[in-house]
Amino acid sequence: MKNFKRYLVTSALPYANGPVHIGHLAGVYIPSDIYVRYLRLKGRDVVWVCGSDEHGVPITIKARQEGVTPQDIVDKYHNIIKNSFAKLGISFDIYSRTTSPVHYDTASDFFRKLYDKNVFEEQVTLQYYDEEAKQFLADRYITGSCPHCQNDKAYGDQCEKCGTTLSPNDLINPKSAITGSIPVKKETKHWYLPLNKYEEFLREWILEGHKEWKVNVYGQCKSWLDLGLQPRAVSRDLDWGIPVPVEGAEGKVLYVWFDAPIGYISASKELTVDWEKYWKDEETKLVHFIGKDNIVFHCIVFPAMLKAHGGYILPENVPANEFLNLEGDKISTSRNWAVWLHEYLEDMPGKEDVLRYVLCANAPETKDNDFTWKDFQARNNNELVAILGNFINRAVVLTDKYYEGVVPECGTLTPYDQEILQEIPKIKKSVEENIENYRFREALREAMNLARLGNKYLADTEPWKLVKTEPERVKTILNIAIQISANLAIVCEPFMPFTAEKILGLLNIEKFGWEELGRTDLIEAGHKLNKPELLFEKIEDSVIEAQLLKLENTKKSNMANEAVDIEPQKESVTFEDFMKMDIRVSKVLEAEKVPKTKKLLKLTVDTGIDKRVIVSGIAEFYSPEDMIGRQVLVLVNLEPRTIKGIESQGMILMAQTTDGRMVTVKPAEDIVTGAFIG
Ligand code: B3M
Ligand code: ZN
Repeated sequence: MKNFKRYLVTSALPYANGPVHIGHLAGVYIPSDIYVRYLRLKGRDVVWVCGSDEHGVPITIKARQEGVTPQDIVDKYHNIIKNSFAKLGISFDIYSRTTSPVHYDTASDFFRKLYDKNVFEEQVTLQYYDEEAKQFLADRYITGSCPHCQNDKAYGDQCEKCGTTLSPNDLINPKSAITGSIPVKKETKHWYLPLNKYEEFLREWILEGHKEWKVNVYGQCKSWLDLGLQPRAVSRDLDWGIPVPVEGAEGKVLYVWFDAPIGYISASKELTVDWEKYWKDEETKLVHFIGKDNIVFHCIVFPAMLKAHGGYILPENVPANEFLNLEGDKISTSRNWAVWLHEYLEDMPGKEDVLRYVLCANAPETKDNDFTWKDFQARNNNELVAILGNFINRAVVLTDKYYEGVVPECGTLTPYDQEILQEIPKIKKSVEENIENYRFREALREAMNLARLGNKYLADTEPWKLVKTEPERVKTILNIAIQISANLAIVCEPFMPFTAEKILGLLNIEKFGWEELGRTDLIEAGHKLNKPELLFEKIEDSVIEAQLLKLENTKKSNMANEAVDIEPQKESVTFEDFMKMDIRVSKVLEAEKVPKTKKLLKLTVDTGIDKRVIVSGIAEFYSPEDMIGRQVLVLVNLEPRTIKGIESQGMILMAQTTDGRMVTVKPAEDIVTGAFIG
């Protein structure tokens, strides 16, 4: 493995059209923070850049929806995102934004350089145009059916259902997302990056040169290359974005995925005058942290841009993670199905490291994974409280109790003591190997093994039983326990920086470097510890139930709002036809399941006219107990029918929800049984 002089780390620029959620954190930001914190602890020369991705159609659509300008949208969410990252300890060297002047200049110069080198192909093509909105329809501005999976809500750039990358002309029955009208085709000129010309270079650089990349990343690159690369438009007919800096480009802006990766370069320029050392010297190791939906842009498109421009290094690795789901369902900004970071920080003050820990332990490193609040509670209570917190607390409490917090002398080591202490450098090596290879889940597990080792040592030596009979032995045991605690303050830092800080506080010591990890003489005898304090607190069921209720309410409001596939209107009826219907407010007196059926309930109903039996197909949605006493509307003059041997005299009126459930309907207030509905 090549030894690099310095590191340049980037994390995907989050779109500033909404807050960040746990999927972003698990996929991109916690892994990259662990990696950079580790490199800093090792004293490596590392620069880590990120920032808000502030162009693109999703932002203009959100602005249109909220009746504000795109700048208002990005200003709002840039600040929410930046502040919430900082509170979670995501320690970028710079968090910039792509509406910054430095970025406009950098992206324009980059485009201009490729333009002057005649890299681009200029093409006039027929694109969809909304005559009502007087706007070309690119990306999310146009929807239609996906040609691959028939999803009728596919976008002009991607089908979210099957993940296929699309272009507007692929869509079946396209519609404008602005006015809903059927678009026409109109000529327009754009500049295309001829990816096909870089296919051989990319094939050599990735498929031959980076066989060590993660399987999911290497595999996606291979399938893109095997499919054959096509020229890709790098400009759009939009009024929000960086204007294309050449003659004859009025009303055209850089495609967001052309400008955004250049945002890494402009952020580096903002950060340091030495930015070229990081971007143009082969002794720099460039690592892009992203989610799997960004692989093609970071492994194919951006490297082709850098190659075409010349003078830039290429990424050494792109350790993309898969997706994190929430309670078994895909996280979705549009459906508000997410745990938003800024809301988590408000709901769970002081639990930043709990979230970092759980999202690292469950990270979707090789396959999609699922976040559940129950698991969050279990990992906090059974791992952070019971293993890490418990060990540190016992080491500090016992030293406080027996020696008033003064670290005792370490006497002669027994073979068992030596066996325990020899484990620490092994754990260090394993954590290092896993972090260096982007296996952060495994690295965290190894780091926690140090706390497990400490608990085992105290459980096996039982100093609390020896303190009267073998006081010198207890001094050695607790000295070793304190050395293990000091090692935990180092190894925890990349994963749980707030906890590492607290451990340093309890031990009353300054921060160590990574090189000190593994030493068993970190704290001298005679050193005074601070008073014991718990590192973590148990999370009670009520806290989890509150979060689950929040999600339940989201689900309900989604169902209520989801555009139902409305049945087309039935054929017209006359007023006289309608007046033949006799619908009465009624009350259910008795209810029972119809034997040997899944769907039928036999109900005895008071219609105000009489009491009668009605068989209704609602057993999947209502139990007999649910129905007894319920006010319902009944069509009383429906011809009687015999269902499963039971004569049913009427029909209970039901509404069908978006997810196919049947719901009874009733007047807005309780009114007399038998009242006529007309
Ligand atoms: N804004 C994030 C996304 O696709 C995208 C990353 C840009 S990194 C240059 O969700
Ligand atoms: Zn599809």
